[in-house]
Amino acid sequence: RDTELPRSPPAAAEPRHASPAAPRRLREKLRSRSSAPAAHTAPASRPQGPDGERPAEVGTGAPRESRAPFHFDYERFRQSLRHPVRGGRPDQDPDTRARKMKIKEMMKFAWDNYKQYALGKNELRPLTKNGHIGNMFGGLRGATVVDALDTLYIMELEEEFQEAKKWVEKSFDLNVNGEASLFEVNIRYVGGLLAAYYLTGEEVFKSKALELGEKLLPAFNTPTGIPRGVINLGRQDTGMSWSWGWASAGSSILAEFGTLHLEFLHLTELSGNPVFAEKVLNIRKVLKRVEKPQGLYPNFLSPVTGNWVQHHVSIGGLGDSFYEYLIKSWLMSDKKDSEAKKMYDDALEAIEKHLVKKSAGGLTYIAEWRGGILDHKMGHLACFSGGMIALGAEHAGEERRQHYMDLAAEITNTCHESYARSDTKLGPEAFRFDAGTEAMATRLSERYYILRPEVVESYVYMWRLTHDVKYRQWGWEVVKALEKHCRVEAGFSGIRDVYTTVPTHDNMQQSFFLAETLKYLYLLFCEDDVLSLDDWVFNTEAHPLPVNHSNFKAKASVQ
Ligand code: DMJ
Repeated sequence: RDTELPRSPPAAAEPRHASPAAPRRLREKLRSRSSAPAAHTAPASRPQGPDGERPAEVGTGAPRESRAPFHFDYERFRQSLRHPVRGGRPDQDPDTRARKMKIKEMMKFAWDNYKQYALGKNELRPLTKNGHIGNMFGGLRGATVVDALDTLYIMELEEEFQEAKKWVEKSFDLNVNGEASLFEVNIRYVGGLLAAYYLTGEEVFKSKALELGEKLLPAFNTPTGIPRGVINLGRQDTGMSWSWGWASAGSSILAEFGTLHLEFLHLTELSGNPVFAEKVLNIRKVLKRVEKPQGLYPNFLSPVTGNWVQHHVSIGGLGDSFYEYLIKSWLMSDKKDSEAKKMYDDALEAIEKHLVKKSAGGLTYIAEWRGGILDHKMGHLACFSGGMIALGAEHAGEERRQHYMDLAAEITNTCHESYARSDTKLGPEAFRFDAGTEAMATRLSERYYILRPEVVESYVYMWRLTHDVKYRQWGWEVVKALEKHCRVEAGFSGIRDVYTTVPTHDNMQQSFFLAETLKYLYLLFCEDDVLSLDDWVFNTEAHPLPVNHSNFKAKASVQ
């Protein structure tokens, strides 16, 4: 889910992988199966088009001109939605509406400043009023534009949405040559473009998503088909990819290769090309085959042997969104992908057995596991899990349902405590439960807050599934804290120490602040039919992707 560990240049010590024979055989095998529907099809996936066209051969080496046309029926998709995407209920009470409008104003402020000082760069530096490019996106630009598109649309910031769309049309260049994180490009760019397409039907978003998706395919050219973490977007000929320099022994990261499934199924859905779905179904096959210590999934796997490289297990960074994508794969398939559900249920059972603990003060937390030894620490990233467990609980058997809802509420409460116990009312990057400490950072290096969304994300799911008003209150506390400590003259900035109210800004407005934090805050104060959980699953960057409703007759009114 997150790769924000110290990043050493990916290239140096890593053997470079350039399409050896084994992946070629794998590709051939997958291609030979490509005329049959995949076992777990993407939403409403059709191996043949309405007029009997064959799926286009996107990304499989066929020259573009020779590919058969494929038509995705957007109107039919829109009719399958059960709720208008931006909601259809009469407006709410004035206080809730005012809060929602306040969050909309924050989004406009974040966008306007990005546009003024950094349009086309990846993020805004709000103190120095310039742009940041960074090295995660391999030469791609405009991460904030693509990440912000769906939030602008949902908030009905029409003019700003048009500005963002225009930038994508005119300036978003995919012909770049640089080393990119497969995971980050997928969740932010591919996810952001897919969501923008599904929400608006604008072809430009679809074509950019598909073009970018193709550029990611060479990362899968490994002996097992488990992709490496870093890919050179400009080297399609040789398919150059590398493992992160910091990842043990050339391994791939669970949260990275485990966080492709939702987007890749949609790439197949929109292109008619099975290759994307095949890549991620193969990942699942490898994961099913490998032995899991105590039923747990360690974070590092060799893309060469398909075996674990070391036994570090975490529901926070390095592991997190792998679990999220299991339950969401099931939900996105309209609850048909029972393999994903079983994998999720089994993983959660093992996590609960080995990692979930209660502090002396009665706070439930999820520890990390290093070969059987527990590290009593929870990262901010792990705080998405309250929401995930609640989402999964909805669909557990009756007796497990209440148990998981209680667990989700306890974890969300613990994450709220990590905010409530700080002077700024914002939570640290990691907090601990040892040596008398409870839900607070003990190391200087863990005291920062970079505008992350995970705690608010859990508040949204808990709110939608329980309607307990405390989640809206907690969300409002976050709004006030952001305004007080993170809002600066030209945007929002992360802070270096949540335990001091003397400003220590990090001069970075992360793109996920617009994609996730503000979107989730806004949704917390919306009616439940805005991006309804009946119709959408959120990718790990909060980009909504549609559920496959095969029952088109059950449709309700649409926008
Ligand atoms: C986002 O890019 C995504 O939520 C990812 O899964 C984790 N890291 C950031 C937000 O903290």
